[in-house]
Amino acid sequence: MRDSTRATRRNVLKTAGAVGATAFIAGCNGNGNDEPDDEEPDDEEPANDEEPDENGEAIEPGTRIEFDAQTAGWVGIEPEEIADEENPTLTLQEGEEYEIGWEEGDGSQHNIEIRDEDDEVIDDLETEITDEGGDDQFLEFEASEEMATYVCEPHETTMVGDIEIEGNGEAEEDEEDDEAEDEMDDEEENGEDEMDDEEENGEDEMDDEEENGEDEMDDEEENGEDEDE
Ligand SMILES: [Cu+2]
Repeated sequence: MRDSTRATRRNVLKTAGAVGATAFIAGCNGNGNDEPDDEEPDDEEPANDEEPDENGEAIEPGTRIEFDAQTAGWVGIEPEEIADEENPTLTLQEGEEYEIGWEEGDGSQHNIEIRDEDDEVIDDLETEITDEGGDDQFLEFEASEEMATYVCEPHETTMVGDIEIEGNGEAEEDEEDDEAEDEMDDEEENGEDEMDDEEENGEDEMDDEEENGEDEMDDEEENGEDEDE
């Protein structure tokens, strides 16, 4: 009897420990919430709402992804996430359907194909090379992990962009590949931060000066006393 009670208690403790650890990890993954409160009940839901415009915002499943086929690079038209971006990284959700292609171009010969990391076309996902875009220049596909790039074959050095596949719980690993985009986001963020910092520094400097002023006077007084002794 006693033993079993003990065992149960131990299990409870173990479980509690595990929950604590999980909560801690979740905190780390959030937006720099490094407050070590393991069991804040209200940090469970909103964490994700805070970072809506991080890099690699996933394109909604079912979206028709449309480009302007320019020899210098694919120019995003739709959806909004890629509009006006050159060779934007497409973040897609594994197992979801998408359409990709081009309606208009610069009059040169283009096509579009989806390749894996070894530059091989995946599952015949390629269109005929032509100077006219349209429905024939769109591919319907299901996002799969092997997809690495979308490419125009005649201009594969300039018209090429990355595909990021968000799997189940693998989003974290993908972040490293998005560093280029991250840097752009960071710059924007830094811009704002710098303004904040300047304001803060301004105040700080004034505080410091006042403090120093007082300190100097204190020192002089003290020195005076010292000399007298
Ligand atoms: Cu091309």
